[in-house]
Amino acid sequence: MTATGNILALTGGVGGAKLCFGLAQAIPDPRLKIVVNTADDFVHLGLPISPDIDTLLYTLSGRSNESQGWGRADESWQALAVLEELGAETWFQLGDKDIATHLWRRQALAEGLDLSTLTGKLAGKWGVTAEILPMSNDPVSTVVETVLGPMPFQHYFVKHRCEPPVSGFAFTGIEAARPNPRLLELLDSAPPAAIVICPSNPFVSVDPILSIPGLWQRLRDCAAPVLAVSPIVAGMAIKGPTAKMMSELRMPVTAHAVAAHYQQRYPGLLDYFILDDSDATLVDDIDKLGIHSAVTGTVMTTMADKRRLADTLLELIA
Ligand code: FO1
Repeated sequence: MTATGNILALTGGVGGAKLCFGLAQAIPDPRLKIVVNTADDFVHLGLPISPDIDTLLYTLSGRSNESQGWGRADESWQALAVLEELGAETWFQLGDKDIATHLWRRQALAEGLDLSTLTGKLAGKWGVTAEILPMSNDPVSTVVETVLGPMPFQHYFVKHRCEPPVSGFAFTGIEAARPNPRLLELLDSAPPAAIVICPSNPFVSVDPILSIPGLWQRLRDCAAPVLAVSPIVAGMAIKGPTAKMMSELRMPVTAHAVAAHYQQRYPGLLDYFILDDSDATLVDDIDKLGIHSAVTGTVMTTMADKRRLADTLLELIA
């Protein structure tokens, strides 16, 4: 691991949070800066929901429901049961402990705190040493274009269980969104040793972050190497709808197609693309895109897997 310098990770929820957990074990101090997608955020039952931020907070503080991938461990569901009795919308499941997080966030926003500041406070209360940076304090919302028409992200993801075939994505509010000021301050004052794009969904987790005006160019132009870990392994996504989306978008379902997507949308951003051992034959094709590659085990099933991948990335960076 480099002796100095921040590691800047860009992530969505579940898959990316696993790598961030490994990185947080390897870098147990505030040098780990995690930029989190907020385009999944929405208001439900009057509560401001930030699913990816909460997944990171719960994962890094040991509070997450590992098997579910979202929400808290040892959760109870009494409020949801009463809401059901009352005929409220319960397709988006909020556990009792999780509701407490949302009540706290709503109060903090009402007191005038921005998303970045209140997220820092939550992280501090829960002993998370990595700095968790919402991509922006301004509202951005993913809209999924589907055969049933455009729908807000959580309606597509949870209510419709990612079933309707997709044809594209839009990020409402993106033109006016400014990068988190703390992120810009860090890029100015403490340029990172490396930028890691986590194995999150390219279309609905990473693209919203990199679509904030000027941000990807800013990341490309800083001296740090940019590494992206493939979310596709042997033609499959480990979790979530990435592979399904790729086939509906008529893309080959390969790690190479993910690298090509990044290279086409953000030319020159990626320096390294990290492939799983099972995709070692793709090295030459990634090379032809003008991106170096490294091959390692990228599937993170156990705690040890997460730490091993993090250590491998840090060795590569060093
Ligand atoms: N995902 C589900 O599939 N079903 C749910 O009911 C659900 C509730 C939920 C509540 C709070 C939260 O922070 C996340 C929640 N998620 C749920 C996960 C989340 O909507 C998605 O995993 C992310 O937006 C995709 O990264």
